[in-house]
Amino acid sequence: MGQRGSKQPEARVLILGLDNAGKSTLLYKLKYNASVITVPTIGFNVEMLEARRKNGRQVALTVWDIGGQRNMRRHWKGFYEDTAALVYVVDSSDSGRFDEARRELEHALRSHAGHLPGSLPVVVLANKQDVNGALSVTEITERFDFRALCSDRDWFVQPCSAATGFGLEEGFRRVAQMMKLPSEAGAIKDNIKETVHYLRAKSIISMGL
Ligand SMILES: Nc1nc2c(ncn2[C@@H]2O[C@H](COP(=O)(O)OP(=O)(O)OP(=O)(O)O)[C@@H](O)[C@H]2O)c(=O)[nH]1
Ligand SMILES: [Mg+2]
Repeated sequence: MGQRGSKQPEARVLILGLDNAGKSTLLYKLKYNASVITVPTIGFNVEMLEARRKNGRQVALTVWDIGGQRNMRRHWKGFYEDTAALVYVVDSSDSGRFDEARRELEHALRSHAGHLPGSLPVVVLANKQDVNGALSVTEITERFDFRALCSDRDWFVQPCSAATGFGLEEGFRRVAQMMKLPSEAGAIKDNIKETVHYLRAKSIISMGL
């Protein structure tokens, strides 16, 4: 690592989940502490966030929030490379879509084409806890059967609300603590360039960055 040895560690985090789960809302709540009115994401949003690891060191997270609409999901795999942790966002108030949400997570974790590494930690954000009737972490954990789904991975389910901000920082602190940092600092920035290049080539960037 030479000169880069003392640099703040960097890592790439991927946020996935069905459309309407609240991914973009929570990303902007974390970044700007603001309640942003979102539109469904066509393509992706990317922001830098900081989080603290157990040893007290700050880590710079490059956080990719990918659109979750059905026609966006086939592009998820284009973002898997060099990801240090997966954040999977679930709308806890929409139990009618839990089966679909579980299926898509399973597909991301298990699909043969460009699957996520078996050691990749998964933090599930059980979002929209502010909504009346939202299911608890215990109920969601049972319904999704994360024990079977995530098998040997490190996984954790964090209740949160992107509307109020409750649980978001805890969730990302957990992400920073569970991830294994890439050995090469600086690799992440190079990776942003490569991913943007890939997406341009596939013509799925239709919104300004
Ligand atoms: N009550 C409540 N509403 C939320 C919360 N998080 C998000 N929402 C609302 O849910 C809707 C969808 O939020 P988005 O952040 O756009 O969802 P998304 O996961 O980014 O959706 P795609 O970009 O289509 O994948 C918006 O109307 C948000 O205001 C929450 O914690 N509580
Ligand atoms: Mg979005």
